[in-house]
Amino acid sequence: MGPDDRPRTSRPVDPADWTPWPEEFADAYRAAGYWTGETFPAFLSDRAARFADRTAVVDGPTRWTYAELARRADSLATGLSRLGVAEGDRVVVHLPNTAALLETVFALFRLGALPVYALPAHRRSELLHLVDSAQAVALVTSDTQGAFDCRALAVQVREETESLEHVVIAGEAGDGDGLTPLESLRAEPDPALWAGPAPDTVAFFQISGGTTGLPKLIPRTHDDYLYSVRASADLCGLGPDTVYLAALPLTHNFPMSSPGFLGVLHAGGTVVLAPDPSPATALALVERERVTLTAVVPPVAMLWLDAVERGSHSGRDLSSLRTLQVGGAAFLPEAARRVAPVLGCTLQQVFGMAEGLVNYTRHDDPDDVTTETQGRPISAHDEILVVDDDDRPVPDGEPGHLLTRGPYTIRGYYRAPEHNARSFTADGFYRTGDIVRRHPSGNLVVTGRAKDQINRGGEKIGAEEVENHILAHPAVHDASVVAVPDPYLGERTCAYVVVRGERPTRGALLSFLRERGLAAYKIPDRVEFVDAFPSTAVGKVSKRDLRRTSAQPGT
Ligand code: OOB
Repeated sequence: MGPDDRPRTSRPVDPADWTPWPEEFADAYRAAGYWTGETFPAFLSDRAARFADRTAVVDGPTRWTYAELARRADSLATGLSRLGVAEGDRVVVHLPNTAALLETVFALFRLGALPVYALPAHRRSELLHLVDSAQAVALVTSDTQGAFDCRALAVQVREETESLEHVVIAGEAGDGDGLTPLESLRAEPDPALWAGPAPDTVAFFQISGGTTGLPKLIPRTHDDYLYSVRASADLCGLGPDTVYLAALPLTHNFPMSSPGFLGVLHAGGTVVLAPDPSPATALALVERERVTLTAVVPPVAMLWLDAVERGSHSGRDLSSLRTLQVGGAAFLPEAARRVAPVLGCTLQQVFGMAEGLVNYTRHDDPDDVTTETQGRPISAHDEILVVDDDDRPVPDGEPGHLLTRGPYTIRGYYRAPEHNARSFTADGFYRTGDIVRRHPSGNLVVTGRAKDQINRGGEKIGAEEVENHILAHPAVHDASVVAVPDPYLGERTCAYVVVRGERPTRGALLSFLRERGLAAYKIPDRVEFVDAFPSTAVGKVSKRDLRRTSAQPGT
């Protein structure tokens, strides 16, 4: 079907589906100079003009200037439009860290189409959910990811969903199956096709870590997101001399905008793409490209620290590296204190969330503040409350639930009214599910979590999502998934399972989950068969008791 014969259902996302900011807040954010009216397509044109001949992206032997990136995005936009992708359409982007990812998202922005960001580790279960909940018309994926064939996955997803009309493959599309090679879409740019989205409309969707039910779609607007990008880039001191190593998956909020690849492109710097964050790959790129800034999760930081301390990379010149950002999960002070002496650079802790709020330690914070806190918000307009179970503020310095509201924190998930009623207060504060306390410096310290989620080295796992997959096994009567402390990942998952009838082997249960197409990081690290779950006074499963049991040594 071409663009002309399909009914155009595409328009800006209906405000009834995404809870825009109330007008008085939007006015205040504009008056403060945060929401400038800049949009993603304008961002690309502007930076391409200003930094035309500078290197925007390095992907292995591939190096594109800003002008080249824009030209490629414009060319791809034309091809995507001719394929049938139109303004307002949702397109699931499931790509590893490659230059193709950058040209794809900017091509979609050109057309006013909305990327829906999957993680490369996502599989059938997650992609089906993303396509269905966004009603996506297209999926852009790669040919393979290591030994895994993403084409076969894409064909399966297309067969099992209703809205998906196109599958675009970066790399070898193979014969048959009706997959469209990304390369075949290159066409002479046709500016008549360019969209001019309003800055206060939804530009793309991020995905939540998930607590109850399935992960939710997070609607982010041009205005709010680009404010967080520009402010992050300024706060982190980015400029044309910044060389950023993207070691985490680019579609995650941290390497995307904190300040991430968008912050670097905003400032005219260079984004170097790492296919994986291993010390061998990443440290070699730091040396080769004279990287000045990178962002990692705590387990990766510890791997780098160990590798450099052991001397396995002693020949490497890492002297260009000025800042190592660590975030996404708790980074223990003992590890944090090793960063400066071992890597010879400054540590910056980042505590953020795809829903909005991002906290940074600042370069001029004293060492103890940098190593012991998770920073403070970007904006003077980020409102922070630390409250007890009844939403009453706790005394300063005491731990409590973190609630927040501000110029780049969403007011609601996409099409999730019931979930929104639980996740937001009546006056629009987002319940982060994190337990924090205020440090005497004014920075926040994350001390725990109230949401039913496992943070496996920065990868978020909604307990209920995994429990539902386990419950689908015919021999399972009940399942409860909890976090187990782990010295390397911070947390791993343990699934407690009550069976009915014959007990499956652990291996059989895990294979069952894999066959359902669950991302590998969500497959439980441990399975314990039990007769019954401990219960709370009101008869609910006591996850607290399960966590306590699982954390005991020798269990
Ligand atoms: C980042 O975003 P998400 O959406 O994957 O996860 C958010 C959650 C937070 O609510 C918190 O529970 C946890 O991840 N978290 C941290 C943390 N940073 C995130 N917990 C302890 N210490 C930290 N430094 O993870 C994210 C988004 C933007 C920037 C950085 C991280």
